[in-house]
Amino acid sequence: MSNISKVDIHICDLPTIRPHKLAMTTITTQAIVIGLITDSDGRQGISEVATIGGASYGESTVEAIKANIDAYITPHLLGGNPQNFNRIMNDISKQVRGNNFAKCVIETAMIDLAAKQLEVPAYTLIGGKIHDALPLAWTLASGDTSKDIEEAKEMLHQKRHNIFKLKIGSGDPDQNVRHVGEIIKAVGNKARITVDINQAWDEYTALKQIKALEEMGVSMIEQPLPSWNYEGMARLTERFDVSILADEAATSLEDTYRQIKQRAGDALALKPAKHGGILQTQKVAAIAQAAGFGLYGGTMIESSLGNAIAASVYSTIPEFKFGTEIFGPLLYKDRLTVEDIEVRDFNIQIPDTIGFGVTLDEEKLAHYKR
Ligand code: MUC
Ligand code: MG
Repeated sequence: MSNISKVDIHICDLPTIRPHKLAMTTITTQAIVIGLITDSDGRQGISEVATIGGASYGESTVEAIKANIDAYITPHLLGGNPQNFNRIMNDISKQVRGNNFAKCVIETAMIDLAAKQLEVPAYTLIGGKIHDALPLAWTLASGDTSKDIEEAKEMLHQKRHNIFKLKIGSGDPDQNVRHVGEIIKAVGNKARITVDINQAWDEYTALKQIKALEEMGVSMIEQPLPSWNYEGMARLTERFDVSILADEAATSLEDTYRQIKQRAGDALALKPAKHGGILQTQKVAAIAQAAGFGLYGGTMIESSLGNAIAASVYSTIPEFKFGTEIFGPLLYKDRLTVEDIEVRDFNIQIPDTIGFGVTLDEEKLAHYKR
């Protein structure tokens, strides 16, 4: 039996290829947490979670994730068998409240390690894969309409993406909706357009702007209202035909259950970090499926390591009505893994190699870690 002998948590800052403008922050570097779990034979499970804009997007910061793993989670791991990841995560859930991002780092590193011990792809330990490839959206968020149009045309030309999400939570709503109209005019006959408001509107603004977006042919409206406003989201869902998707509001399994029960949306974005790991993500997907909610394979804009983890879990989910947006590695200037993602015919390809199919580049980790 090769049990866990060491847990190392590193914080890295990775630069992006261009500024990425959201409602609450503009990303130029992403702060990510890398988890390394080593067994007594020296094998290593690797994992990542990404965070956006310090504490401005969500309450999990890289500093808090590392501090809480080191102090409160690592003691539950040492000496344990990584193949018992389900039991270990259940034990941790009784001792550590919340901390979903921290739990995700730990669970996914254990699954990678267990898969390496057994010499199988990680998806075989979580039900097995259904999809070999998944549709891959791209976010246009340069902050400039003509640059976004140029970028979209190039993505279509390369057959990289034909689903585009526009970030429209920052600035004047009327102007932002006109920006969406111009993008639809330029590429709307060849691509599906969605928008993400990242909680920035009040209900009055949402009523006015969603009507206009619906008339333009936008196919999904992501988190228009603050995450706490379930009742407002339910009223919008009732009123409009266009899908209203919950992202920041659909976090833990229990919060997502409440959100679904109140029909505070008709779709939701999965993200392993916000749900607290892969096993919880699959449970969220199951309750969403039972309620007839559409699913979106979301991202916190992970680099190639965290992205491979999301690709693996999403490959086990029956249906993504809105495709996925696991494009993170394409927004980074560099990567910490030897392997890059593979995109063909608008689809991300799911790797079939051992673990999550990515190997850590130790020199790059040494270069980028704080
Ligand atoms: C979010 O809220 O969806 C995902 C894609 C993107 O561009 O930003 C993230 C966060
Ligand atoms: Mg979102």
